[in-house]
Amino acid sequence: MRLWLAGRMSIRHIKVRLIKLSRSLIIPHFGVHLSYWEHKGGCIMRKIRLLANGALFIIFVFLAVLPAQYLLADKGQHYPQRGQAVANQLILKLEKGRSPDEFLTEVNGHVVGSIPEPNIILINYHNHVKAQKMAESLSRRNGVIFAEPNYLCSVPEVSQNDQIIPDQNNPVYIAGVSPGPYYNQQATNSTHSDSANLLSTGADIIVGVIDNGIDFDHPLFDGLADSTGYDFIDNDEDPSEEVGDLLGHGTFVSGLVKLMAPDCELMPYRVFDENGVGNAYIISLAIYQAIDDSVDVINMSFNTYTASSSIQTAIAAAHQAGITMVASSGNDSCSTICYPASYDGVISVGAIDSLDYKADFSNYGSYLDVVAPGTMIYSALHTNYESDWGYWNGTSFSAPQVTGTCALILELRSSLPGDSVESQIRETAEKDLAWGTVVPQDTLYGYGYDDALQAVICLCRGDADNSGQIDSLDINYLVDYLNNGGPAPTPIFELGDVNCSGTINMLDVSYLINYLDNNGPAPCCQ
Ligand SMILES: [Ca+2]
Ligand SMILES: [Ca+2]
Ligand SMILES: [Ca+2]
Ligand SMILES: [Ca+2]
Repeated sequence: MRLWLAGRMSIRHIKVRLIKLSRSLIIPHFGVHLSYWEHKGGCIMRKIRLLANGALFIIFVFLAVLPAQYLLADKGQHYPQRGQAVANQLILKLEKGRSPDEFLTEVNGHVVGSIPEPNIILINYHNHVKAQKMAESLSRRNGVIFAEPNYLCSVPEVSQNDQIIPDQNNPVYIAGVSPGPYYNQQATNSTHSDSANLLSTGADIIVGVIDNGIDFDHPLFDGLADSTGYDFIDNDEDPSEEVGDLLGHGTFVSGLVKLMAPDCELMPYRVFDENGVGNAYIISLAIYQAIDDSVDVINMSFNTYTASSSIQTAIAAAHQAGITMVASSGNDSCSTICYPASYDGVISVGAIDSLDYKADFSNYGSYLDVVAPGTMIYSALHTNYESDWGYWNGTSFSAPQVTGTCALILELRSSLPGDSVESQIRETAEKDLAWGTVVPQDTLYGYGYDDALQAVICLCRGDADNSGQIDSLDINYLVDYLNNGGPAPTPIFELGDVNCSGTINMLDVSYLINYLDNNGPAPCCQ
């Protein structure tokens, strides 16, 4: 909502300026003090004024009727159009053992990159045929599984980076303490991440962040070595963000993963340049790299409306490898299918505003899994800004909250495959939002609101003594609590409510006995 308001505010400003400008032309025209030229019968001047006023009127009407999102989208000079691709480049996947040599000479091309395991190659060709046409022709060849243009891709905030609001009250990181608005915001309060962190902090979980890099100099990432991750734009081992129109995106996203899962290990992969533009080939490369690096979760705060077989193949390989993947739904307020959010094995995340309603800009549809706060989100800003902290809007910032929740789940159950983590996220999502109850699967809200606390409680319920496992000692602990005034279940009281009745009593004890001794049902989820 705020994003749209911000968009309309700027339109209003433009309108006010236009009105003032048109007055400066109109007033002398109709005013009593006629100019020298008008006294002289200056027809030319009058015509110019008439034309200028006409033009201004047309612009005025145009701005008044044009929906805000088009104006916002137009502001991003670097925002790729649908289907836009790198000129004279193709991505091909060949059958095992096939080589591209047979048609490279024919198209006057050469290989500029390859991903060996899936046998995907990137070629440059030198003729005047458009990439789409060339791809269609090559995909009919024997041995070619697919051929496609190397589509451009970008993060949705490319067109909205002017909406960053640096926090002037907390310009720098003071004495190792991050500012209050970072720890105390809708993202932490609604997902109850601080309580969830009593049970899990994401320790030993590697989170790959496919974005435009990270600011290693930000104090929040103090322990992160500069060579962590990879830079696929410059092809070097330093995925630091570079100064450009999209400065801060990857840093902001990474800050939110850390907010939810403070002890996870970040693995930044830089696939978007300083202006937020990347392509399908390097995104695929980064996904394969994440598989090689054995990351546990991948955050993808980007989306495209152009399906890419290359990205889809990489996502399928990561899915096959059991990696949990999370993607943002996009900021165009539309239900057009977007990728990678809608691919199998990806948890797609939309944004809600401060009142729990779908954020105006958030994309939606049947593929949506969950929602998380996405307006006035507070996180780490690149240190080039006047403050190390600030606010930003977008579904890009909803996704990393869910990614963090996945890291918490995986610390407790490291062998859970991505599909099970996705089910867990859906099952434990909060369905009761401020305005009413979500009936899953809702196209605007998915399965509800990401709830980190419920997600981890679900895995720990029954472990009343917080030992890390559920056994007969927990039965003794509960009996001692109920009969002898012993200590309550810790660190979260709900862990003792194994039948999810809302209270702890002897029924929970018998439920636990039945589970442990008679193979009865496991402690409930919520
Ligand atoms: Ca670099
Ligand atoms: Ca999904
Ligand atoms: Ca225990
Ligand atoms: Ca109970």
